[in-house]
Amino acid sequence: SGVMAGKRGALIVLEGVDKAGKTTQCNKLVQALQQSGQSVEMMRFPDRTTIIGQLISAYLEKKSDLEDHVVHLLFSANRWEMVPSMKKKLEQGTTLVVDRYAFSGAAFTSAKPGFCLDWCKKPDVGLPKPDLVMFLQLSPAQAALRGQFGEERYEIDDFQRTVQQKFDQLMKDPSVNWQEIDASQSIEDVHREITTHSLNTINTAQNLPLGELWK
Ligand code: ADP
Ligand code: 2DT
Repeated sequence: SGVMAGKRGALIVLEGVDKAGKTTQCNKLVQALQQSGQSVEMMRFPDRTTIIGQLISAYLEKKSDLEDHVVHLLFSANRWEMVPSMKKKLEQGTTLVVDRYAFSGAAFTSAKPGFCLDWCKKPDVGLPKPDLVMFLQLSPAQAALRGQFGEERYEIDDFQRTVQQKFDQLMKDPSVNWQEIDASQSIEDVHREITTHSLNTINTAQNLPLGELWK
């Protein structure tokens, strides 16, 4: 980016346990930002459309088995393969709204026996650092009111509780700009809170360089 470069877009991530409302809120946020005249695109991880993403998708659908370290590294590779296009879009002034990122990667794998958070974070060190990570906070009891779990791998109560504990640990890291959101509110109330945080972040991020995650 040269001296004449315009303002960069913001990297905004939504995280949370299953059924917290991430996908609902990402869609509504993108719509609202578009309507306010922002250049914005939505992304989600895993991105199941790539070759790596198809391997991950088959694993999640239990159509294939993969060794736990291998699938962890595939989730990370699935983010790294998108980094060139993410950086390009951000530099061009497009804000990215992302449904799950490296925090899900570290929380889910470290919830498995024999994995520590520190090892799980390593492959994602240096990824584009989100300007804002909103964690949609919802208790397992409240999540259960939003319907049954599906058939995919990881959609098990006990496992999700451990994942929540791992997210709690990740949220203690002050080098990441975390915002906890009470996801038990109505869809519209959650949306208003998320939009306010996002607009503030878009304004501040445009004058700051993009950071490197966990580095
Ligand atoms: P996630 O992407 O975090 O798994 P979703 O956005 O798919 O969550 O939402 C899970 C379910 O809960 C959907 O049926 C959705 O309509 C519903 N839902 C989302 N947000 C709320 C909310 N604030 N209150 C009640 N139900 C919600
Ligand atoms: P959804 O497509 O419904 O969000 O489910 N996961 C996700 C990991 O284990 N590691 C990761 O790096 C990421 C991004 C969370 C995807 C499932 O995959 C898990 C739920």
